Amino acid sequence: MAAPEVTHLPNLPNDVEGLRQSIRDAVVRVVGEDPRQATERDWMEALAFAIRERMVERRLLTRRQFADEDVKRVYYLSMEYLIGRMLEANLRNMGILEPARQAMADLGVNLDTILDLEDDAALGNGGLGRLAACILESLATQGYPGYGYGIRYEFGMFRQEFEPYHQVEHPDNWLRYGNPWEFPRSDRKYPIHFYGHVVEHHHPRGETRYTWENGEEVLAMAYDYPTAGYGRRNVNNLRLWAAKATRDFDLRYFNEGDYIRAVADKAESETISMVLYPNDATAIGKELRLKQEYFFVSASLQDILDRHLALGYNLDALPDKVAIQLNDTHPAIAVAELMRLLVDCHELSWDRAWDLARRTFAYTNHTLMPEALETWPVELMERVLPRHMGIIYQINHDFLEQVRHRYPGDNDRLARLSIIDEQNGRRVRMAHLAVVGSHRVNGVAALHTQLLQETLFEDFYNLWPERFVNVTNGVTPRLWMIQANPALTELLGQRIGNDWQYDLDRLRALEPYAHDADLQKAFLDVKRANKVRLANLVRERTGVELNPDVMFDVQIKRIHEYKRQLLKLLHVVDLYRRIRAGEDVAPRVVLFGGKAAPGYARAKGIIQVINEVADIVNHDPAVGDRLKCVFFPNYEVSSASIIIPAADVSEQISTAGFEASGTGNMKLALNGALTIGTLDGANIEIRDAVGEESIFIFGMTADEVVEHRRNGPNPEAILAQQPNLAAAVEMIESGFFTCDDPGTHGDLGRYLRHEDPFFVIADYAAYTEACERADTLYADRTAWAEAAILNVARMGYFSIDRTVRDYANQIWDIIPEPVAPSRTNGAA
Ligand code: NTF
Repeated sequence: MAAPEVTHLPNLPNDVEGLRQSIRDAVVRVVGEDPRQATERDWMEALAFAIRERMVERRLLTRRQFADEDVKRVYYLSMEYLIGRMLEANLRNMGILEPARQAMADLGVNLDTILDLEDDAALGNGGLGRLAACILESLATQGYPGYGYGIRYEFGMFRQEFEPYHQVEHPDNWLRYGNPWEFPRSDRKYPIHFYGHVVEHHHPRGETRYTWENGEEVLAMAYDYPTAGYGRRNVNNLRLWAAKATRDFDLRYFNEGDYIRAVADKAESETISMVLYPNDATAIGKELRLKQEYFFVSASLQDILDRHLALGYNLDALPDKVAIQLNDTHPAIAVAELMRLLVDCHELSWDRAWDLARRTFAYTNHTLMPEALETWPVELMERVLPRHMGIIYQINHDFLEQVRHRYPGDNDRLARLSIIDEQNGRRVRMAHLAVVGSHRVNGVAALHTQLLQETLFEDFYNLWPERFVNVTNGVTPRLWMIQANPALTELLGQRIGNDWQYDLDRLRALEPYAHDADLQKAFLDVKRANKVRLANLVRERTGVELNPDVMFDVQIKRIHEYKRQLLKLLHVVDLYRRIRAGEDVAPRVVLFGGKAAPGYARAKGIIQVINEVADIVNHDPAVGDRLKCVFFPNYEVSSASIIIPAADVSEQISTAGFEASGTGNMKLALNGALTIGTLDGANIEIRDAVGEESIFIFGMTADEVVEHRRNGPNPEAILAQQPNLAAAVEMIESGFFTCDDPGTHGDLGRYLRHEDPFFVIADYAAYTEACERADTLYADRTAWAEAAILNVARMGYFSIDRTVRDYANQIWDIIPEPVAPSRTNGAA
């Protein structure tokens, strides 16, 4: 037993005075600056340090309690965490936002100015990465023992600029000033191997053993980011791995006297964690990507097993004490890596190891899009991870034996189910590996899960129906309401109290007041103030002036053909032409935001044409306030939290059957925007929740899309029937918006007329009709306010807390473990 001084945790005060002292001290002791000369950035760092020492204290309390209580833990393995800024979120979740604001004011510093200095932590592309960040926040908020594992990319999602119309990517050097939120753990390092070869050791009695030899080695070093729960003392941990060269690795060349080569090789081996691949919903067949995936998976599994054993559990208890969630297939190599660790390193028998692995893993699928499904050439896998390739063959062999037994003679089925795709030059299907190696597979919205069962995983579903479950996505109300929309939060507090912050279903208490004229007025006032806030930001970033009294119609998401930014753009062009022709159309501001993958030419073309159209429309004196079109540059989490509360209308117009869930749809609806949407992803569940009167549904259903494709779509024929649409397409392809080079968009015209793979043309009439329904309702301020209030009141289901409880109950089998104030550390 250690002496009391050794086990004591500091227990820092959280009142204004205590905070002020910590911050002032940190300027000197941590930042190393004279408080008289400290800059705003110095104060920001000092504040961050004052918070982080309080966070780590609770983190340690949490960890002690989890160990004492013998809890089961869940580990979330994700290549992406789209966190955004941490300062305000940490202050709020630690319950010290207001004391800190006061403490800073006492020190002569404005907190809001400081908050704006922070770069986003953009370690993700879009929905998948943001979902991971929401899940971690909710795990802590609800007191679940849940940990994130990922990669500490030195460069996150690129910064987007327009020069002047097309997207240019700039590196996101988010760590350039250091990062006060991370705890580098030089004691937590694991060796990770690549390449080399496998040696078989035959034992006369017993199984053949394998060793993996003579590969390259790199170290994975842990960086810990404490994650605070809201309204609770629980603080969990996100552990991100950075690649560090091993000393041995350098030595080879040092001994040969090639100093420069040794140093260069060191830098080379550290590129593994250098940069996030900026591709959303597309697999990248690059060797470095495979190395990234394996790097963070191996480090995480070694760490998980280490902790499991250090807590005194044996390996047979793994599925009772550990659940591991695979966020899409990016970490699916974990199935083979855990087998390697259990069989080769811990010398378990194959069968025992397989039973443990399968009961420990679960897999979330986030997309049906074929181009997003990861497959690795066998040849590449064999070279980079030779032992894993052998393990995958063994897993596949055992699996196909089962299938053969169940469906004798059905070779087609075997080929369809096999982990190895033999049709396309022999590739490892990572989704198959994930399904075979997991006890649960989930989709992220009801329709998505249904389509998984009927299409992508049909054969697996027939084999193991009990393995498939749905867990509809959600969003955290802490970021997407309390932080992003303080004015609405305040109004809700006045009307229905604050219980909804912990239990979003309680928003329902608002329903009876939906037709209350006072509430409607207050609600519309809040929306208008949020629109003014956004208009100021848009002016600052783009120079475009927006009128807060017209409808703000918002489409913010990654640029992708299936998300159909082109459908919205055609509507803009159509309206513009009609305004010029003297028609009276309902006024609107159309705001786009989102990035295109750097190699996705069509998406980049869409950004360019939107910017060109916007430039003409916004400068046409004949248009004025009746139509404005803005492409908000560098859309990221921090700008989302300004845009979303200001939206009147939320565009969720993907081709049905393609958007797995969507989560922007939830954030916008929660903030009182009414949705114009297709029956796709979670839009369907949003419609069921808010009711037909608060949503504008249009277009083909997923079934109708399949049917339409089967019938051989004919966009030209549709265009011939719809003069407004035809005129809009002609305007774009004629070069009207590209004075410099009229030829530029001929290609886009051909694309719409002859290919139109996502049925923009086929859905256009229904879409504009839905927009008109929205215009009509918007013109009736009372009716609109009522619908929008009801919309907010009925969004409780889309809280991430419900999502996390669904995972906990249906998949992880874990229970909350709220941290009680300890006797010696009882301060609030
Ligand atoms: C995305 N998938 C889906 O496209 C969204 O519909 C969904 O809301 C989010 O996941 C979160 O579940 C991907 O980003 C990926 F990479 F899987 F394609």
